[in-house]
Amino acid sequence: DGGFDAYAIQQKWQARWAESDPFRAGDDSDTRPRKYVLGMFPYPSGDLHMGHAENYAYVDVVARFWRHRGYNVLNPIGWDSFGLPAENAAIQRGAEPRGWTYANIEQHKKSFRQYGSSYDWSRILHTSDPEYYRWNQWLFQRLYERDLAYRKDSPVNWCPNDQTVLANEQVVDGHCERCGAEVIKKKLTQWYFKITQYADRLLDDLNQLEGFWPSKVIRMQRNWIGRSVGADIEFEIEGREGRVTVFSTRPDTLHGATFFVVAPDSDLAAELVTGADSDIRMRFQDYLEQVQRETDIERQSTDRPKTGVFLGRYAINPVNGERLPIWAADYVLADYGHGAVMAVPAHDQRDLDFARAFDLPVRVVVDTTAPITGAIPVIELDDQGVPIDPGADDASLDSLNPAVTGIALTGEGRMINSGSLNGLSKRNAIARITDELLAAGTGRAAKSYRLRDWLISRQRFWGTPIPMIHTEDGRIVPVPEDQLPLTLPDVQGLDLTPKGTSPLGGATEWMQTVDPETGEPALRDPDTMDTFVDSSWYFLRFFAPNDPTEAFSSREANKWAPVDSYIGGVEHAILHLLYARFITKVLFDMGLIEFTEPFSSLINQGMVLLGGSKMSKSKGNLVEFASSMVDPGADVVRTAIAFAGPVEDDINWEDVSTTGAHKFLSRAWRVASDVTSAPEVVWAEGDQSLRRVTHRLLADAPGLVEQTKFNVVIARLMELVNATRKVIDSGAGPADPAVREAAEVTAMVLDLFAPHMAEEMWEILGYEPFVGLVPWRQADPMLLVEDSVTSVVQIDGKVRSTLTVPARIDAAALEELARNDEKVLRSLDGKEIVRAIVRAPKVVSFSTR
Ligand code: ANZ
Repeated sequence: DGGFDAYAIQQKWQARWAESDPFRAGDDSDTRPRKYVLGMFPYPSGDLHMGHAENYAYVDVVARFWRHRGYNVLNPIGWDSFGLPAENAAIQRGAEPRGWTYANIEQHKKSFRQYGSSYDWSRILHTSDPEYYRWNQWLFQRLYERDLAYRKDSPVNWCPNDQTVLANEQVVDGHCERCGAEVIKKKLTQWYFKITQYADRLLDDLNQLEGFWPSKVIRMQRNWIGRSVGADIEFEIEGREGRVTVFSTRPDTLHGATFFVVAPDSDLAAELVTGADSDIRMRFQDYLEQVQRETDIERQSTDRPKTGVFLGRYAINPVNGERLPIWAADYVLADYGHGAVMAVPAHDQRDLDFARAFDLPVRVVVDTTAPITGAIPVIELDDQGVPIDPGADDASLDSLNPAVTGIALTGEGRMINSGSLNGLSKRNAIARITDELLAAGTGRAAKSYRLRDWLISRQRFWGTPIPMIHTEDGRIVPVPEDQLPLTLPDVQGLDLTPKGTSPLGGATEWMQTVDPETGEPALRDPDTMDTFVDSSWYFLRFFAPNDPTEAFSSREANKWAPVDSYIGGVEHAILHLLYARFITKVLFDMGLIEFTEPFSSLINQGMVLLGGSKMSKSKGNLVEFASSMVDPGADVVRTAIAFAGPVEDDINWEDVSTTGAHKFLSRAWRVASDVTSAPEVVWAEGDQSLRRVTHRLLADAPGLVEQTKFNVVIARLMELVNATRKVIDSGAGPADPAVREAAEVTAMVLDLFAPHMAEEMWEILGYEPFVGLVPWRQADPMLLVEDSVTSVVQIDGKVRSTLTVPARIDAAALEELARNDEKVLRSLDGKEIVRAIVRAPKVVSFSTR
């Protein structure tokens, strides 16, 4: 097919772009409205591959589109260049992280230039530059001041392979998000960010993203935050001072509690067994060791047999004084709610399984054979005014007895065996018992969240040093502002191999500092920050990535942000997106920005697969980015990927036709080369049907791009190129003004996908560069009218009017037009239409009798 040399065109236009820098965002003097388009920034852990090709192709489609639509577009690129992947890769190669990372970044930059991405190259950032991470340290200290950064000693997720702690969000199904190793628990003192303080806002503000973010991501964030609504209930424990609190979503079932369970790994369990007899203590110790080897997933799994140990102690039910035996069991987690539960086996499956395993009593307190649908309770009273227990001795309950069937009654019903709650629906019973507990001082309405605080310390080298000092007398104080950035020590002489403690601890000289208050010797914090701290605010740094005076300018942030289109993989659905939302809200509370959500709209592209699995170096199924820039070339790769299917679907690289894309681009190029008319021709004199195809594309493409239906836009471009070819090869031929018009529009729209080819066509057509900056042509409404037909309107069998309507009109629209037609209204003269028969598009027949 040949004809054009993809690589030569690519080189030519990249040189021109590098020279003129046409895609730099406009400054304050630019009066166009702004759009901030951002692709999730890459890790420089290795070379780019086709997954990146897909992501950054879509980013460029959106950025170029808004430029054509008359916006001042900010489309920057940076590198998430700290972190485990770079550090591990460097260790494997016997290299040091810095050199390895920056060499990769250089390779990436070259590749992105070759890809024709329309970045503002004046705004590069790398998170591993001291100029950047200095502001992570600033952020850390601001959070510390606001009591949002704190240290605590608690069981943490530990990756035995990477030898570092992980945040909850980095544990996927019990495994390390990075390396896949099974995560274990370890008790450590670590730094946390108090994201739980923002749980309600993080949840509630998802509502405003509805329709702008993929619903799957919104759902995943909701589940991750996991708000449960219920009550905290306080229990006394025999022989112990003070009360113990449990969280329950079903306080209405309090009368059905028959035992009490504490997490074996909770402080409470440890306290309760001291003083128990030695037999219990021994059994508890054995059990605790067993539980500590289990993952949270195993502990919560419903199909494992229930295990536990009786602690020989009793809790007292605050509503009826009953003694509830206290057990330690693994299905209760130490770090959810309060690490203890009131067990209601009749109405909770986990409790029922446990009760059946250990022969504990089961008491039904909700009669689920008497469902209540309305909100208003039906309370039957006896003649003393006492509520009648509606199901107390109902024989039908036997067949529903959970102790017999093994199935907990979790449905709606009416309260029984529950004193003052009897007869109430679940909802009313919850309200009533919560009031009663509050009045008695033994409970209150409460919420519980699945979300945990964000553990941000890491025992690795390649990250931001935590800007805190540990004094000899045990205080922890911030590194003084004028000593920031606290830069990483020289890697020479440091052992980076993961060994469970931070390599920085081995930088003896670096570790030594002084207490800023007393001048006494003190030590630095040897840990580094989770790199998700770096990415939680990077989108604000692009306004002035080299500014040494502040993290970002509030004024610039309020002008550009939030990001209008954020584009990246769904693997960040929780991690990065949740952290960025959190930090944005903190910065809002600090008065630094005027918005509370970082990304107004989110596009998640699917994955590029090879042989059915995700491309990765370790699987050896990588199609390399760099070599594909030479053959088949950037335009072909971009077009083939965008045409491969809907953005959000996975793409099989085997199904991506680069030859098809190459053929299509050749045809487009030949159309432009064949044009013989001058730029001044009068388009209106051109072939009408070709002009219709051109203008329909102009009218439809913006909506299609906004709905991310990029593949449809390419299909429509193909249709236009074919229609143009037909006119060239017949009738008026290449001189027809409609051919020139079509070729020009093809170049402008093709710029979204194949920008080098588009520039080349634009030049062939006799214009100055750059087509990438050409305003979108307006569609001519006259050319959008579809083929029309004449429709007849009859009233009581007589033709009263004729209408000119689109050939594809539907019955309802046609009837509507007929009813409002002036001639029809005149003929009706106030008479009512009693029947209408519509045969679109030809006939409408009204009867008035
Ligand atoms: C009594 C009860 C009766 C409960 C009933 C449920 C049904 P979600 O929805 O996940 O928030 N629970 C509380 N803390 C726990 C912990 N640390 N580990 C394991 N389970 C715990 O679940 C809240 C329910 O999970 C709470 O409500 C409690 O059991 C249990 F018919 O209390 B419920």
